[in-house]
Amino acid sequence: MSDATFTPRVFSGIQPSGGLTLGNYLGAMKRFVDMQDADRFECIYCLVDLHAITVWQDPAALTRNTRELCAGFIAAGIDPEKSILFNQSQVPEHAQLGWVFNCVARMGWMGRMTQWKDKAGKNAEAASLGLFAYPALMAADILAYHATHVPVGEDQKQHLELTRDIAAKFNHDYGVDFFPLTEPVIEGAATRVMNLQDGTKKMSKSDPSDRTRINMTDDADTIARKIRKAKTDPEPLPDSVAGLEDRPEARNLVNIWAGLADLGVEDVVAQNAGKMFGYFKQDLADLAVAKLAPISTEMSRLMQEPDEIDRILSRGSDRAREIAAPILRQTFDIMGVVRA
Ligand code: AQP
Repeated sequence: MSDATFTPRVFSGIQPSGGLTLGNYLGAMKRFVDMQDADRFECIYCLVDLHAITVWQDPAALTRNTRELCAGFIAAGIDPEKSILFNQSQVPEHAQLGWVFNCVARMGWMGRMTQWKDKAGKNAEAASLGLFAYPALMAADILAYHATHVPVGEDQKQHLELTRDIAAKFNHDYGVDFFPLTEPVIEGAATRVMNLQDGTKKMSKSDPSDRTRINMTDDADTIARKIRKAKTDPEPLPDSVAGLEDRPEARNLVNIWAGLADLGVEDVVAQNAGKMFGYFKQDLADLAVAKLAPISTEMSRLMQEPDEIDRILSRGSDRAREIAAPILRQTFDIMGVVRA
């Protein structure tokens, strides 16, 4: 365990690999805003475009998705004056430290990552080397800032454990106490929002079917329709949380309600006990529209000003580099790299 004292600092990122989903919003972005507003941390939020390109991205779509993601951060409540908001590729220290960590991480560690296995599937030979090395770059994203806390959804837990392993191995190999052992922050009712048509799969921005997710750019009618058509079972809502066991689709809709309303799952169950899903889904649709439509409207407005978005990202990357560059220089000094 590291004895060094580190500035309380939050880092987290989202890939511009498609439109932002309700899963990204509830599992990550909404909590980024809470951490920013709590004023306990310096917050750094990153559009991780280098991660996005580990699978093919159409260039025009990458540009649009990056600007749209930036607009999403701001519309959801991230203040780019208070938090640092930027895209990863513009701060070269990420890729440089990522290479160092490629040399620290072991092949066996990477091969055990479930996201690698899921995304590479049966055809791992054809997957990019970048997809395999993804968690080492993610460790670099975090540790280039000596971040102490990383808010993420449940799916990223294993990558954060690996980040700690990489930090610990570097510290051990060089006999230093330089990188913090970062804490994952996985909290709230909606740390794993599931696919609307299959409650056993994660809601994902790259799922080929749009019916499986709510996009943060969906209009009110689309949000309501997707929720009304979400898969459920024929039973009414139970009167206790235990009654949601083995009912993944029901559990998912209850979690979404709890996440949107900032309530505990038990409160949502108590409010809706005995209700049939047809009525529950109507009320949930109203809640989702009330919470999400203002964000989507603001995103559309911001998207009319791409130059302003680019200016915000550029200023964010300057601020990010001010923190990351000295940490990378110290890393190289520890390793004995000659800085000519
Ligand atoms: N369904 C989800 N429920 C809760 N949290 C989620 N996150 C993603 N999906 C859910 C959280 O959002 C943050 C950013 O994720 P990401 O965009 O970097 O990548 P991802 O986890 O791989 O998300 P997607 O939507 O599934 O992207 P694609 O389809 O491109 O792979 C993370 O904190 C993540 O936990």
